[in-house]
Amino acid sequence: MSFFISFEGIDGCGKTTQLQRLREHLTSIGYTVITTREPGGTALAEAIRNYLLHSPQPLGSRTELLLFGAARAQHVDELIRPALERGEVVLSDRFADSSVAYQGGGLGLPLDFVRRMNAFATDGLQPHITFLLDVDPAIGQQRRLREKEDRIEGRGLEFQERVRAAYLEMAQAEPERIVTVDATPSPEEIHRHILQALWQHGLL
Ligand code: T5A
Repeated sequence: MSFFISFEGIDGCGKTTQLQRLREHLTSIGYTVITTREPGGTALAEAIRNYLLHSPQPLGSRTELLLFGAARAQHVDELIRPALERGEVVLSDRFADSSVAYQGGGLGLPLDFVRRMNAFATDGLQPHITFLLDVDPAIGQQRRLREKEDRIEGRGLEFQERVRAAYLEMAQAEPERIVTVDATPSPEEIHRHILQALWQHGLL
């Protein structure tokens, strides 16, 4: 069975940790699993990621949004859709919801345009289920303390608060796809909640 799962949340919420645990679990029970990330996942999209996160020149908000969209279109066409067509499971560390939360909620770009851009970039592809790992931005910041901040992480706590609020609004609007998980407890406990939700959605 092929399915597509995305992990979302503010910076440092623990997505990557959960994605890796889920990959180990699904692989151990026989699924073929592809793990990927946004921005990224293909050579071109990784090059765009490098520019987006580490550009020495300032990037305008519209440019930033369109670069995320360009990376996404390539990611969908070159990696995600072919993997799903081969019957594989795709786990993505972020997907289209990130643009709604960060460039829409965080930067204040018009939400209807961000959504239309996403629909174009993904050619209508949506995850079967999205895990929103919800945590206080101060905790996310502490979890990232030892790492050097990239361009977007450097925007501070108020920005992360707006991003978090946008994610929670999306989860309220689409409860059948977006499962909000409290990301404060231990990684083991969060992993258990994720497995439970997958079972409830008939994906396990
Ligand atoms: N972006 C992305 C946009 O603005 N628009 C878009 O459209 C897209 C796609 C890159 C940036 O790009 C932005 C968002 C981002 O700012 P990223 O690489 O996913 O995206 O960056 P981060 O979200 O910052 O990813 P991180 O890897 O830093 O954080 P994670 O994946 O949320 O957290 P993780 O799992 O690496 O954990 C961080 C630390 O916390 C510990 C881990 O061991 C690790 O040390 N940890 C926990 N500690 C205690 N309790 C738990 N439950 C823990 N879970 C993990």
